[in-house]
Amino acid sequence: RRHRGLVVFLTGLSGSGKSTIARGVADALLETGERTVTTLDGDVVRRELSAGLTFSKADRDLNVRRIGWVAAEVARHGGMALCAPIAPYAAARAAARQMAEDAGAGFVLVHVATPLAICEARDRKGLYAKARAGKLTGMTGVDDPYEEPTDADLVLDTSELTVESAVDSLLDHLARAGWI
Ligand code: GGZ
Repeated sequence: RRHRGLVVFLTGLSGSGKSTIARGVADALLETGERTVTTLDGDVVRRELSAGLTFSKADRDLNVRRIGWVAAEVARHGGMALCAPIAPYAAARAAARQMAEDAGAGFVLVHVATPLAICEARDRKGLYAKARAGKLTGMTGVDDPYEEPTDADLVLDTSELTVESAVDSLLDHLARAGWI
C-alpha cells in the first residue's frame, strides 16, 4: 500500500530521550515492514550534514532548516522522515512544518518534555556539568533558550515513561492518526 509522506519531528533538550525514542520507533516500523523510515538524528546530522556549524542561534536555525528540508524531500514522494534535533526555536520548527506541508506531507510535532533536572542528572556526555562549570557556554536549558512548543501533537516525558512506553505512545498516536 502507498503511504502519504510524513515528517515526525521530535524536539526537546539534550538528554531528553529524543534519539532513543526515534530509534525505537524506526526499529519497530522496520520490523513490521509497515513503512521505511529515514532517521535524521541531531548528532548524526551535526556530523554529516551540518559539520562546521556552531550552536549560535543562526547556526541552530540553519541546522534545523537543513533537517526540515531533507525531511520534506524524503516525505515528498511518500517517505517517512523521523527527525530528532533539539530545535529550540519555535520559528525554525514552524519553518520545518511549512516545508513538509509545501511538499504535500504531514507533520507531527512531538515534544520530548523531560524536565531539565532529569536531563541534567543523566548528563551522558557531561555537557551540563561543563556548562555549570562555565567551560561551555550556550548550552540549551542552562544559558541558552529552549522555547517550549505550544503546538505539539504529542508530549512525552521520559522521566515518567519507560522508553518502551514512550515508543508505544508515539506508534499509537501515528496509528490513530492513520499514518501507519
Ligand atoms: C545544546 C549541545 C551544545 C549546546 C553540544 N547546546 O545530547 P547530545 O549532545 O548528543 O545532543 C546535543 C546536540 C544538539 O545538537 P542539535 O543539532 O540537535 O541542536 S540544534 O537543534 O539546536 O541545532 C548535545 C550537543 O549537540 N551539544 N553543544 N551548546 N546541545
